[in-house]
Amino acid sequence: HFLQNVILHDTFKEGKVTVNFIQNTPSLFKIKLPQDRTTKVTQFLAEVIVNGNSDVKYKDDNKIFRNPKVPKFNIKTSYPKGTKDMLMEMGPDKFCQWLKNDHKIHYTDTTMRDAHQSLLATRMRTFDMMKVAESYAKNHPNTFSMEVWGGATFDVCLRFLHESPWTRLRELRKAIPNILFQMLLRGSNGVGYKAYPDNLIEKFVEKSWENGVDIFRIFDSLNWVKAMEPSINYVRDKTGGIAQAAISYSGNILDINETKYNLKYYTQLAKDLENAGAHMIAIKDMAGLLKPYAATELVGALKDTVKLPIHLHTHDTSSLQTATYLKAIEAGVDVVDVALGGLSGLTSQPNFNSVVEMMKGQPRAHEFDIDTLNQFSNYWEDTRELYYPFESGLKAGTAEVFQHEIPGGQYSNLRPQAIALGIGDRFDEVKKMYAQVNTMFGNLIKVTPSSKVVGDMAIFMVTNNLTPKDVMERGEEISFPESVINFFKGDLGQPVGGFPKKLQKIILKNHKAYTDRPNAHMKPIDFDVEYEAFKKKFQKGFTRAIEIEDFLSYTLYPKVFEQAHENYKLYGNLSLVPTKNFFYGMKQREETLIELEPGKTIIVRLLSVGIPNENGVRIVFFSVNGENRFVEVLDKS
Ligand code: 3PY
Ligand code: ZN
Repeated sequence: HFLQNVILHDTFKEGKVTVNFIQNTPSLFKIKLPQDRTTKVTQFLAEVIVNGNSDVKYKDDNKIFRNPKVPKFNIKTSYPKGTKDMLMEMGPDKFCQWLKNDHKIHYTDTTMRDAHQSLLATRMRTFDMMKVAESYAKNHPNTFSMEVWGGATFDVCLRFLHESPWTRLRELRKAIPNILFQMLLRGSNGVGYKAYPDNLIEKFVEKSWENGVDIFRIFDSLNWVKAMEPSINYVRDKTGGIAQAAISYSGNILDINETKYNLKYYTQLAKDLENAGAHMIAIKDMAGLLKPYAATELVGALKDTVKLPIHLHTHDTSSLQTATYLKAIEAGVDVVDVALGGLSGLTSQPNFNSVVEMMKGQPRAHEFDIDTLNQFSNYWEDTRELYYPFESGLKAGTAEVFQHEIPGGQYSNLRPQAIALGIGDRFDEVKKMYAQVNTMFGNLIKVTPSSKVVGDMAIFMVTNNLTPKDVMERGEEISFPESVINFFKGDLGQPVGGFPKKLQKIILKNHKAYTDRPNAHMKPIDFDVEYEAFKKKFQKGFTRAIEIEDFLSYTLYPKVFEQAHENYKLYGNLSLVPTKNFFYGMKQREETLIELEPGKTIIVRLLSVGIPNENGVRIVFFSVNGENRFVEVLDKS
């Protein structure tokens, strides 16, 4: 916009610019903000029409989209009773007792979080979720929970979708008041990639509950109980929700040579988490490594060790994991994570619809109306088409995952990361190197953010043609990636069995390592002072009151928040724009409906796009509710 001010300025147009033009023309820095919502939204559409959405790296102009159909529901009937109502009636302890005693297998639907995080680089927009939210809540109230928040969704929502994650949560909560909502919390790393002050995590948990989260799946990227304990306590003390502590699964308990992550390790971990106050235990199989017969052993052993309900999460990267669910269900697991068919399989969760079919008529079956469940799968299959630039490209299950152990959510990111660094055709090497780095690092639990450290190192080594031997022999001369140095300092906590000492010395050089919780080194947030300063800085130009939730977003992701805030001032609430238009703009004569608020819908039609004038500015003509409007946009091509 600064550039646009320069180009449109009379002095510039008349070619009279001198060296002092910028210093002497303060008005250049005055960004004229569009005032009303219609102007803002048409400004955004015009921008995408002329310059594209910068997040879309490749566009197929001939792509034809299907119209996703929302399964029927009655808008007038009240919501049937669901698990959320039960939690509110019983409280977390009684509710978990009920769950443990219930013979039926329960299902968590991950479609709105992990499924799209693992298949579509987390790009699913609130718009597409909201379209089916009420229908789902009324058609399938017997779903145990819906994972709708946390993990990478927080960051991506703000960074790429220009939405507030808090608004997403609230809107979904309003539309789905009857089913438990679940989030993934990275323990002391919150929804980020590093440690945060404890009182920030505490406030984050409290506000997440107030805005709609019921089940907090808490994990630590190194399975370090000490790092999970504070979050478990915050859920217990500050919310009426459920603290579900996760054991992240690595390796193979059936391998007789497995001396680190064996059955004894996992049962002890579950016991420690029960003692730390967890209401439930999750087996978080983030890479999909838990094989069917291993599930029999693990679930059976956990049921014998702890009194808490057991919840199983996996990724179907190998295409084996429905068999794992069958074995886990036979062994008495209480809940399994599934995704609606259209967004299931491969790096996502096993197929909800098919698992329901598998269990039909069996002793632990849970009744679901399969016809409507299939309609929801179809809705997501059709909606998924809109996100084609974000597909990971994986076409079939791969047994290689048992060697490289790359988590599902990371797998779909690693290839684009490799392509961006110019080593796309060496992806096979990256996968192999990932496994070698894991061995060098002492065989880690690999899940966000520890998995990112391993991925960064693997890419670094492939890019620089380094072998593990090179690192050990000439590591003193190598400057390692920052994430790797920080990891070896202890910034993500302590790995099982400690750091490999020789390598730690090579990587750290003069940096000092520490062994207590990284969060213990951090200055607590002074909420009174810092929130006030934040409000002062950001209220101007914002059309709604600033909230403590905005401050939390800012504290977790300062730069990303600032950018999202700028976007909001310019374009307003972009979550209202249909996905097709958000990513691909509009074609000539195309018409789109935008519901600015309930009952206030505008009909926008693209009339034409002018050719660039001598300054590169194009005029985009729309008709909005039958009235002509034009918007000026600088063509950046
Ligand atoms: C996340 O932390 O986002 C994950 O999904 C880890 O598995
Ligand atoms: Zn997952």
